[in-house]
Amino acid sequence: MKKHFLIAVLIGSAFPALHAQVSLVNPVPHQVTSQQQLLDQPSEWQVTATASVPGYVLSAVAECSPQQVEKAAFVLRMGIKGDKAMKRYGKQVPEHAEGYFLQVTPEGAVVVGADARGLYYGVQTLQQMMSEGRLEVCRISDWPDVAFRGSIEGFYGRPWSHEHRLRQLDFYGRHKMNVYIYGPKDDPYHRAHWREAYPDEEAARIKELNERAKLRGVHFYWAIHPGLDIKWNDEDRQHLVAKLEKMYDLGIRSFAVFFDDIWGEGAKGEKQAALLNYVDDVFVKRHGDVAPLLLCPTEYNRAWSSDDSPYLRALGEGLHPGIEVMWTGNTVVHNIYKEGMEWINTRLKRPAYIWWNYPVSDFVRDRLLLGPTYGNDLDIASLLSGFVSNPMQYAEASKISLYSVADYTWNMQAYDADASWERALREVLPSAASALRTFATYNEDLGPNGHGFRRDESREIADICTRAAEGDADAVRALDAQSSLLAAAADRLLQDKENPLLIDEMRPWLIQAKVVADYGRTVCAMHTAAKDKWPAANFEDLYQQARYLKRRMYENENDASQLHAYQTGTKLATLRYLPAVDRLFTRLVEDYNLQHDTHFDVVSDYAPYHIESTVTQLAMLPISVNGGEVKVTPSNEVIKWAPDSYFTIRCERPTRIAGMDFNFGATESAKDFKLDICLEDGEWVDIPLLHYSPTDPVIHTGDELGGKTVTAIRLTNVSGKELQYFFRHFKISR
Ligand code: LOG
Repeated sequence: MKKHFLIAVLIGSAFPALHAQVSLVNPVPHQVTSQQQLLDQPSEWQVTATASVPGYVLSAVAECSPQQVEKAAFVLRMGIKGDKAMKRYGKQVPEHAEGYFLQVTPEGAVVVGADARGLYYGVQTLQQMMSEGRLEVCRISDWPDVAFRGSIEGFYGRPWSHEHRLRQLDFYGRHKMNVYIYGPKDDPYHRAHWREAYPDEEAARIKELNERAKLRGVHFYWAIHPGLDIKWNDEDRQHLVAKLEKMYDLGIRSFAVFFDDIWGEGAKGEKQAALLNYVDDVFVKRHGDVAPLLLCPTEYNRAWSSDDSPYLRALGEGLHPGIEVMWTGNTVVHNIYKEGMEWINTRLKRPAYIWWNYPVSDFVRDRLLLGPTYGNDLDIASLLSGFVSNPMQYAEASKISLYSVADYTWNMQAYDADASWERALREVLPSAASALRTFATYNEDLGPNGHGFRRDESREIADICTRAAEGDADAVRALDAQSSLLAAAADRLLQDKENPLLIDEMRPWLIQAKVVADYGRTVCAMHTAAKDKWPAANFEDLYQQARYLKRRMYENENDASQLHAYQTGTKLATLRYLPAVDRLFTRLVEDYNLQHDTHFDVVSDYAPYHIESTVTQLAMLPISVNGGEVKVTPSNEVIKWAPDSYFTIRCERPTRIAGMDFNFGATESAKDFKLDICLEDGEWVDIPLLHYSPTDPVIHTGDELGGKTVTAIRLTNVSGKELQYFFRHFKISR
């Protein structure tokens, strides 16, 4: 038969890139041999599959663009290692679970999986290679470095919607991630009301998710979080098993039990281990078709543990072998390092299952995290049993990072964070990838936060920012051009129709980006107005405009539709761009005041309150002023107050206080603390702390504080022992 529909093109100057089509594949495959020959993608193919090829792989093939016909010149042959018909490829199939061998010739393609999922992944590779309408003659031998790879929906805040979750599962299948752990903190049936069964409608949705996960080769883990109020008795044990049985009946076969962010009774290591072992015996082993249990411990990071932690010993020695244990690294939010892996693995007596707290933003809710995914060691594949990323409550925006997590966990040695990020942007928004890229470069850093986890930002304009802040005319011109680019990118994205879900998630930041860029341009124009002989605009008008734009930024931050209980606001460009523009503003206004004997305010931003604390978890918390309220950012985790530790807020100017209230998540907690205020003359005065009622955890200052002018407020643990409390809110009213 004539193969006239196949046009073989030698890669020459027209296609300078090696592996032109293979380079479209994510994760980056392990071994590729290319003939450096490109074919047009066949419009139809004849598909033959051995009997062992499962239905979900056949569905994946049906989703590829070539039409399946009975007889076609291009033949796709599929099978699994061990199938008779695939015998001649046996040696080429990698000896790794989920690996595959793929060969493309002008006549057809062969995909052989080491197992069913491997075959599914081979089909994904083939499909991605064809996404530009071409195919590359090549051989690929490929496998995952990490056995369990994916995401954990494990954040505080609004859980993902059903539609988002379905889209995520499709995305995981495409990028060879095989795990989705369902554990949103604010699903009541996961945590607060863990004993109760899901209402029918929600149960049906979970069932549908699990079905979709199976179609995409994803293990759907359903997680339960019983630690807030579990009693270590048989009744609660039965509650737990009964709930798991209900989930089993929905089709779920992978389960996790979480004990993070709790203290007290639920936090006991031996009890947790005994419970997990019990569930392992009466549920996992009895059913026989349930995956090994996964535990998220209470000491889930090194900073909260110790070299000889009795808690970790209880888990390491007590848990049945095979039960997996999660770990977030050296602190709650941290890159994962080899030394830290070795430390925890010795204690757990098994390789830890990494719960990576990035790009989760539930502790910096005023941020979008769209930058490159970097920083984890590249030689730790053999030291971990799984690696899952905890993403943002913004599911689509999280795909930028998840794409790279897929890449990293599949082929660590080849992982290139920047290259992976560039490809991720094109995957998430192909038609406006460059606008998304521009916008993303201003949405990378987390800003100051309680976990001390930071990211680089606006790296490419670092030099421009430094020099523009010093008033260098060329740099100011460049900064002006960059500002225009940011504004244009925001406009482009705001009217994008390709991925409306993504744009909706980013909208508040896109709107804010316009104002940020406008502010930048205005300050650059002030520079021109100050220097030019015949400026286009008057310096003082521009000055007013800059201040007005700053107010707009503030108003966007406090827009009622964006207020949430935690970090209010919509911040971007705070690491390099805005500080540079602010510094330039100050410099220009100072010069102007000197030359014209005017008194314009030279400070565009003002931080009137500062925290000092011997409790490290509190020392780094941001503090913000909204109208009459000074608020300390709440924390998700349990705060450990050593005896006599204190928490002080210093006011830059004496401030008249109307009152204070705060909530540490426990009734009768007021008696453990002493509140002192520092008056203008330096004298410290003790203020009694009260609860509104014996059942109300909120603590307030009654009438004692109202009307006093203070320079500092200090809260001290006077209980004589270590305290463990939440930090739900902390507010001073002025
Ligand atoms: C929580 C997690 C939260 C994350 C970031 C774990 C194991 N638990 O501090 O639900 O999304 O940190 O805030 C956590 O990380 N607590």
